[in-house]
Amino acid sequence: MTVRIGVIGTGAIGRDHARRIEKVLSGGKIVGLSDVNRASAEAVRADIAPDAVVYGTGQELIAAGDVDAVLVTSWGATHEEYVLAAIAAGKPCFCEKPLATTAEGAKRIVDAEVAHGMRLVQVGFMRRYDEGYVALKKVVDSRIGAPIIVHAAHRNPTVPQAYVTPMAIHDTLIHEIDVFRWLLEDDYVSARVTFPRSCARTHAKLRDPQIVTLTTAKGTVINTEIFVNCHYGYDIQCEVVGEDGIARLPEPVAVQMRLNASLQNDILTDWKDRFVASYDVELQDFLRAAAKGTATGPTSWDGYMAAVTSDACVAAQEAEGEAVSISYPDCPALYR
Ligand code: NAI
Ligand code: NAD
Ligand code: ISE
Repeated sequence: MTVRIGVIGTGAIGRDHARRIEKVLSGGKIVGLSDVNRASAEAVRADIAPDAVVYGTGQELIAAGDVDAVLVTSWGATHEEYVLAAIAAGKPCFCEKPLATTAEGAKRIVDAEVAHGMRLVQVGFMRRYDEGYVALKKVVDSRIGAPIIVHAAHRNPTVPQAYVTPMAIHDTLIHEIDVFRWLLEDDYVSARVTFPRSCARTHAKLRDPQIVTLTTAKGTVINTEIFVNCHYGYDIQCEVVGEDGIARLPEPVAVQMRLNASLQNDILTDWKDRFVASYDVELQDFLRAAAKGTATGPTSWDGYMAAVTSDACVAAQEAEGEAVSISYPDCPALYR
């Protein structure tokens, strides 16, 4: 069965996901596009999905009879209303992170899905599909003993001027927040944020870099450096220190060169390239489940957990240096 997909938000990632559904993956076809900037949706139709209809609003797209499933790839603040509309229409929905920009918003989505009675939502936490993280999890689960410390870094070469201090959490750290819950099979109990001096390339409304310390219920301490003006490349690092040994996230494959009297390899500069294979696998998973009218992979509950943790981390930014405690409600049966 070919799943007929509508894409809401055809910016950087919406365009890229549309491309992979049309040109790389199997079992899906783009039949609808919508963007507040209509010209952007029309450009994606012209370049990638010539048969798609461009809708004036995301709500019209969701309601369209020939749209079987929906991709929400618009700005974060718009996700909640579209995901709720997709659930109300009974249509499987892939939503880019964040599921919602507030914990209350994510909870409304969880409540709607629970009331619907079966899973319809997959959240775009693609690192769970990354070959490197999957291999790291295998080693953490079986070889290095119980985890004690995680050292991590999330570095972007640069960010737009509109990116401000809390976005380091909601937009960037959110990937670590999700992937470490999954990697360690643990929940967070507190967050603390430390700010070194800001780098020269940042601006008045962005303190960069930042160091976020999350402590888990089992007592593991996770230190993540977020540095979004690091200039040199897009670099994701993770090292897990266990009772018996240390495990490191593999580097992306790169050709080693002996050149100009140095031993060197290139470093990627764009998230699209760093996680290209993971985006392919997560969306193929979505198409497979959507063909059966449901969803698998990262859940609305995972999106909600990430939102609760993000809110605590933003509070920890404001409390600079002080620990902020984190607590979660019980997980509904649908997600256990
Ligand atoms: P973008 O700014 O390039 O694209 C967003 C698009 O959404 C724009 O075309 C905008 O016009 C459209 N849009 C905004 N409000 C809308 C609305 N109400 N209805 C329809 N369209 C609307 O942003 P980008 O980088 O593509 O990010 C989109 C989402 O994807 C964000 O939630 C972001 O967090 C997520 N993302 C996830 C990544 C990942 O690694 N999983 C990587 C990059 C982005
Ligand atoms: P973008 O700004 O390039 O694109 C966003 C698009 O949404 C724009 O085209 C905008 O016009 C459109 N839009 C905004 N409001 C809309 C609305 N109400 N209805 C329809 N369209 C609307 O941003 P992006 O980089 O593509 O990011 C989009 C989403 O993807 C964000 O949530 C972001 O966090 C997420 N993202 C995830 C990853 C990842 O690694 N998983 C990477 C990049 C972006
Ligand atoms: C972007 O939205 C992403 O999701 C990328 O994976 C992340 O590295 C970047 O910091 C975000 O802005």
